[in-house]
This record gives sequence, C-alpha cells and structure tokens, in this order.
Amino acid sequence: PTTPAPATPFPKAELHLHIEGTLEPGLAFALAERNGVTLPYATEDELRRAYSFSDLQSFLNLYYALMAVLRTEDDFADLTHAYLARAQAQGVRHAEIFFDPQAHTSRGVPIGTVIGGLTRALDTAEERYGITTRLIMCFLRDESAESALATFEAARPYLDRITAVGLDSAEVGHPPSKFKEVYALAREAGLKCVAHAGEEGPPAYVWEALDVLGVDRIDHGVRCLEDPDLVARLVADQVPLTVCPLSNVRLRVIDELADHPLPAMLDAGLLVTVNSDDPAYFGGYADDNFTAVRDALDLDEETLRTLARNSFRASFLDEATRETYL
Ligand code: ES4
Ligand code: ZN
Repeated sequence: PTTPAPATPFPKAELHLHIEGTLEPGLAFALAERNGVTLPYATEDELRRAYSFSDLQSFLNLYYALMAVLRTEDDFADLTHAYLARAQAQGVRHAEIFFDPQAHTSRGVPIGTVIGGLTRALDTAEERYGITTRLIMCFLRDESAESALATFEAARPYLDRITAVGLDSAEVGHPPSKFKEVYALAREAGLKCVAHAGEEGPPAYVWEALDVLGVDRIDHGVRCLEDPDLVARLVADQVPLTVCPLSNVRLRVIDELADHPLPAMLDAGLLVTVNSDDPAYFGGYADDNFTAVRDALDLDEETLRTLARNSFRASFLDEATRETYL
C-alpha cells in the first residue's frame, strides 16, 4: 500500500514522543475489550471530550488512567505498530521513543512484558516502516528516587535495548537533582541522558538537568528564555531542546500557537527541534506539528528544513548515519 505524502516532504526525526501518549481512543477501547477492562467512558467520543486540559497534571491524570488497558506484551507491540504506521505517514525516518516503566510495573505489569512488547514491534521498524528507532526509559519524577533506582536495577537485563534514560511526569516540586544517583548509574552503564525540564518548571530545573544530571538534551526547555545566562549556556554547548508546540498549547504552557517562542528560540541560536510529545492527546503527530507551526508562525520552507535537520543533529544516531540526513 502507498502512503500519502506528508505536507512537509522531508525526512524528520521524532525525539520527544511518549509511546503511551500515542494510545488513540479507538485502540484504547479495543484493548479494553480484549482485556476485560472497563473504561470510565462509554464511547470514543465521550473519551475525546475529556481531552480538554488545564495544565500538565490534568493531562497526566487521564494519561495514567487510560494505561489500564495496556496489560500484555501484545498490547505494547500493537501500540507501537500503530505509532510506527502513523509516524511513517508523517515523514518520520527516525524515532527516539520514551516509555514509562513505573506506570506499568505499579499496576502489576512486569517490566519485561513492557520492553518485550515494545522491542518486538521496534525490531520490525526499519524493514516494515523505514524508521530507525531508539528507546528511552523515563523515570516518573513524582515518584521517589528509590523507586527510580529500583526501576533502573529491574531494567539491567534489558539495557542493551535502551539508549538513554529520561525524566518525566509532574515537574514542579520535583527538581532534577532528586535523581542525581540514578543518572550517575545510567551514565556508568554507558547510557545517554535526557530530562524534561523548563516545561512548567523554572529555568533552575534546566540548570540542574545540565549540571547535576549531565544530560545530553533537554526535553521542552521553553522556559529557558526567562534566563539569559541559561540561553547563553545552551547556545554555547548546542544542547538540543526537544520542543513540542501542540503540547505546549494544549497544556497551557503557551496561550496560543501564534505566541509560541519557537522563532525566538531559533533566532537566539538554540538547537531546537519540533516534536509531538503525546500525539493522541494533543492533536497531532510529527508532520502535524510542523504544519501547525508553519501556519501559525508563518515559517518559511528553509526554517522548516532547518528544524528537520536539527532533529537529526540532535539525535542519538551514529555520526555517519546522522550525516546522511544533513
Ligand atoms: C508528558 Cl507533556 C509531558 N510532560 C511531562 N511528562 C509527560 N509524560 C507524558 N507526557
Ligand atoms: Zn514529554
């Protein structure tokens, strides 16, 4: 079958995507049925009407609740195949995919079931969808540092399948420094490090992610603009920022897309990329985010291509493969 061309006809890398955030209402109901799980919504439409968020926490409440339908290795594989098919249609050629093991182990789903299902689908990604992939294991920052350490130890048998660790969930009140120890272990094990910072949290959290956790990239980071010294640091080191425009609007980080600081970030010399975060909840996948910022911010073709090139520069692909996209 032929796939329709995306509106932005150039290869792009998706660097900020929570696989659990790709759970579309249709698949959620199908998996609920298959697993005998009752959702607190009667229909897909009723569920969709719940997608009106006031902040990050109001989204996270629904995001974690819907995960109840993900129980078996097949569920995680089906979820991942559904994402890869959509990503292919949107011109994604490389995807670095977050997952939240604690959101599943806390419900009694073993980490091996989660990673087994994800990797079974990802193992077919290059051949079936023309997409190279990496996995990023995230710690929930509103859980304890001890829980993150236990999760890292539980994941040790699977570290050959994991490229990086990340940090997500409710940001305010949970600074990166809380996770210094587990990040040190991850780095010792040869993993890359990223962290959500400066989405709802202050610039100080971005500093901590850089200087305490030693991250290679910052996820979101839009609030860095409040601190000129921080911007200077991010520019000097060309630390990538994985910005998620539609997410920022839906979670009220930004009032409207026309006000998004993406152009200011580019002008400042920051290495920014455009990503979809939780596309099933926020109204769009990779190409949808590109076309939305193009239209709302009047970005020209060259700027869009710069953003797409940035996504490969900022990726964890090996140097030689990255060069083929630049
Ligand atoms: C997330 Cl938008 C966002 N921020 C923080 N944590 C998350 N987990 C899933 N989506
Ligand atoms: Zn995110």
